[in-house]
Amino acid sequence: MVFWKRKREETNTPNPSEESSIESSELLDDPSAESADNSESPDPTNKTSWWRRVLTKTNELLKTDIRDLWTAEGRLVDDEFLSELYAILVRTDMGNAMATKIKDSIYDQYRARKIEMENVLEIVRNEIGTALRNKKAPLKFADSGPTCILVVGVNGSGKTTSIAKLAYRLTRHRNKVLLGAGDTFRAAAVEQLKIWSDRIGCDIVLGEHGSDPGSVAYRTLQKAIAENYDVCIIDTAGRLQTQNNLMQELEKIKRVIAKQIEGAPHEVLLVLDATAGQNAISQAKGFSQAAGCTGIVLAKLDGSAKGGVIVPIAEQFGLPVKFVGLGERLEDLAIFNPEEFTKALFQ
Ligand SMILES: Nc1nc2c(ncn2[C@@H]2O[C@H](COP(=O)(O)OP(=O)(O)O)[C@@H](O)[C@H]2O)c(=O)[nH]1
Ligand SMILES: [Mg+2]
Repeated sequence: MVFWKRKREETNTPNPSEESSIESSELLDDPSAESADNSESPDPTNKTSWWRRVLTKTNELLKTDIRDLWTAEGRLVDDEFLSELYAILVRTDMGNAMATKIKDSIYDQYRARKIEMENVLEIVRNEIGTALRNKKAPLKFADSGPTCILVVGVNGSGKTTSIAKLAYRLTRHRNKVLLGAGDTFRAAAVEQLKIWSDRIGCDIVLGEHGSDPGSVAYRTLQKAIAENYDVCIIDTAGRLQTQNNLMQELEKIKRVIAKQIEGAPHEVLLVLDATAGQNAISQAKGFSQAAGCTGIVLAKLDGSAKGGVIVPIAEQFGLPVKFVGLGERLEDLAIFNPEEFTKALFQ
């Protein structure tokens, strides 16, 4: 099974069996996924255990804290229990709205009765599973000609690393990939992407330190069109959603791209740092409004106890989480899978 071999496969995913085979190839393609599965389960195709490894910190926080709510006599569902549980749920950054929904659901079903931990976890899984259902969206590709992906976000969120991981994946699936080093603000940023491109073996258009990022985008698109690249991915300097001048600069970059290829950029991916919790949510809000983002890469999920942050992001902003970052290596990027995510988090 070759994922991303044909761009059409990504744009049209009407066939659920095709979709699931894409996911499994994605995970099995990842050496870290295989080794993790082997260490936890004899079945190397067990995706849930792989997601569990990634979500260890959030999972531990939840399970330990929730377990602590129980005494030897069990636990009665009263106001005290519900407010203690609510506080734990909120700590995962799943958002007040979701925590309230779970609390209300437990109250409706168990009020003044004893409840077991497994009953709580089942309700949590159901509510989050329902909220995230249908929140999966594959990467969008151009119908013809090069696909252009613009990558945006605040400083240090993981943009450049995520671009490298994505380029690596696309290259491995036989796409001809071109990178555009559009973070001309920091000299080291261009060098960082250059090192990744050498390692991956893909081409790159370099931006001079201090030069106009729009011109890097222009040259990247020109080359991509002239030399028949399948995908070009353009890096940008970190910025805050509140910096109007820098958000306008993004608009300009997008206009430059749209002039080269109608309908481009096909994706504007916002990279969020999963450890940023509530800040990631305000970034999602600001960027989705100001930069017209089409999807999210949630980086650093491996080091975060706030994995629940995916819930309000996917629910409130209608921005699908397309990929999650799971480490610093080129292999450490996976397609977001809501079902496996939910199972792994609350099992
Ligand atoms: N653990 C972990 N670290 C990451 C991940 N993605 C990026 N990083 C690290 O975060 C730091 C900032 O990443 P970088 O790509 O330079 O961020 P940028 O400023 O947004 O381009 C680097 O040290 C990366 O190695 C991830 O998924 N997991
Ligand atoms: Mg960078």
